Amino acid sequence: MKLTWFRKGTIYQIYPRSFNDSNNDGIGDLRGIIEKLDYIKSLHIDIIWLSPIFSSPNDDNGYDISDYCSIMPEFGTMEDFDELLKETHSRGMRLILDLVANHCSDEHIWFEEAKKSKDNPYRDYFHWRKPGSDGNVPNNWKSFFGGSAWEYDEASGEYYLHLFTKKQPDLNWENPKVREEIYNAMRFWLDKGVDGFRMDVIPLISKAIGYPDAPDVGFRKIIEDVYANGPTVHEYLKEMNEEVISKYDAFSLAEGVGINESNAGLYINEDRKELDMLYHFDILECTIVNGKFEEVSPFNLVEMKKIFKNWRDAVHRTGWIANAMGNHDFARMVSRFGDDKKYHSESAKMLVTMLSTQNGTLNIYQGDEIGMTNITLNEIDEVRDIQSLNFYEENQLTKRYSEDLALKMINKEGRDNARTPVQWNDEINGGFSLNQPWLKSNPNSTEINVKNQDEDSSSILNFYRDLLKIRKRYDVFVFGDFEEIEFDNPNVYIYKKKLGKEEIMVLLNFSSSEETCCHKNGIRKESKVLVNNYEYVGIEDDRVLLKPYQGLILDLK
Ligand code: TEU
Ligand code: CA
Repeated sequence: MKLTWFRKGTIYQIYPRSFNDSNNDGIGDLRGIIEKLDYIKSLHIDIIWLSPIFSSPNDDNGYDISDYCSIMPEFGTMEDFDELLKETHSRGMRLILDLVANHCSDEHIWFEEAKKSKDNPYRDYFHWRKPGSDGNVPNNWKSFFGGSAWEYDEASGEYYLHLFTKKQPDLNWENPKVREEIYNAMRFWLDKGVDGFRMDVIPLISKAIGYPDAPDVGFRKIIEDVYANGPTVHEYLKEMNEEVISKYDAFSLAEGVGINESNAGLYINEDRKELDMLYHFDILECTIVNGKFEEVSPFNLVEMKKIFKNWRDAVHRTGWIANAMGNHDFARMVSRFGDDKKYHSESAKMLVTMLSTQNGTLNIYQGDEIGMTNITLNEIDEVRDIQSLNFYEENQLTKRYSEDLALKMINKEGRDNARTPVQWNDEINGGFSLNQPWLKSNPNSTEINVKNQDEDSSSILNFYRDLLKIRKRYDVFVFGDFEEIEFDNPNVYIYKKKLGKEEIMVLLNFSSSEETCCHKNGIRKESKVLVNNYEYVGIEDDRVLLKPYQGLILDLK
């Protein structure tokens, strides 16, 4: 397996709405991104992934597309996009777009036509079903965002399927015309020079035959067993690769919802010629038992090590994954897995040290490079995320939790945490916009911001820069063979990695106490320290002492 540009590269995800607002209307935009390309380059980023930038009524912030080949007017024009692409390329970076092909917007012309009559040529672009035997919904499928996955259409007396909001009808991939429409949209962007796609919920495109009821198990299990991995998904992905992606110097990064390590190879093994890589949900959801806003389990380091190990065992040298601990759908990485107060800087640095030494492509989410944290929204009117709003509304009917608790849960787990405006400086709205942003800016922008950290050589930002630069010099970071040390230790994560002549050792303290570890194991007092988030080095001949949240990479050669 070759270390191609996309395997070795670091991906930086931009959520355009929250990135940088160039015209002060409170909404981030493409020109705002262009202004920051040098900044992104300064992080040693290779690939920029843009969350959806296409026309959309924004029920789900662009994940509901009403025209696949145009730019959302709030974000700018096609000329702005062309310039963004050109300027990205001229800095030696690549650009990938978000392909949301499982569903479109109910305001897409396809759906508007489909609704007109049962014999409309677009009718079969979607999934329509007659009411079930009780005159109600066709089956018990639930939407990812609460409520039934079926919405009734008065005019025709039928229901249509929407696995997300009712403004996101699922496309019927069984229909070859639908597939051709999507492939044509992909070609449109690839012909412009785009370098690939992140593929939204791609494992969901093929639906279970006959739409069988889901068993009475947790939502995650339902996704794996019923919604994802349908009977024809591999046929479609092969077709998509053969007819579109493989014709370009482009790659696909799949959102691996519903994929586990036992079936991942079917999607990403190189010889299958389907997808180039995926990011799975096992790390992202390791504290979420069944679904958001339900049971949560405390973070458990040994469980996390197991997840990394199982995935490595499953795909090492046959397929490829991307590693992420945060994105626009989850609370902030440092708030979830680190300590966003006392050890803010230390833990943010330690976490990226871990992530950048796992095999796979590294995914960074905007703002994590300065350790952006969760936000507290004080009332429901401040919440913007449709998933959180739907949960709140449903809870008002069921009264399962008090209103206070529901808001607390939103503050802990809700997607707005990751969507607050990027904090550029200590001025109004963190320098994102002079006008009230669409989602409130985190008041801690006075402390945590790019400008402060740019000037401070010991900042999280400069740590990211140094680390990502070093990572480019060592293939072992990305591709090495693993040897775990003290696997059952619940506080520290230690591993050696080897590739040809390169050998490194990674020592990470996930706790807020000092830890002594690594008794013997080939470490020498004079081992060369490549990366360290403290000035302190506690290597003795027979043990290592790690400060709270300390992270070290040693070069053993
Ligand atoms: O996310 C799919 C998905 O599975 C998420 O909804 C996830 O389960 C949830 O956010 C975690 O609680 C993708 C996009 O990343 C997301 O932003 C979209 O809302 C969704 O698809 C629909 O397009
Ligand atoms: Ca704007």
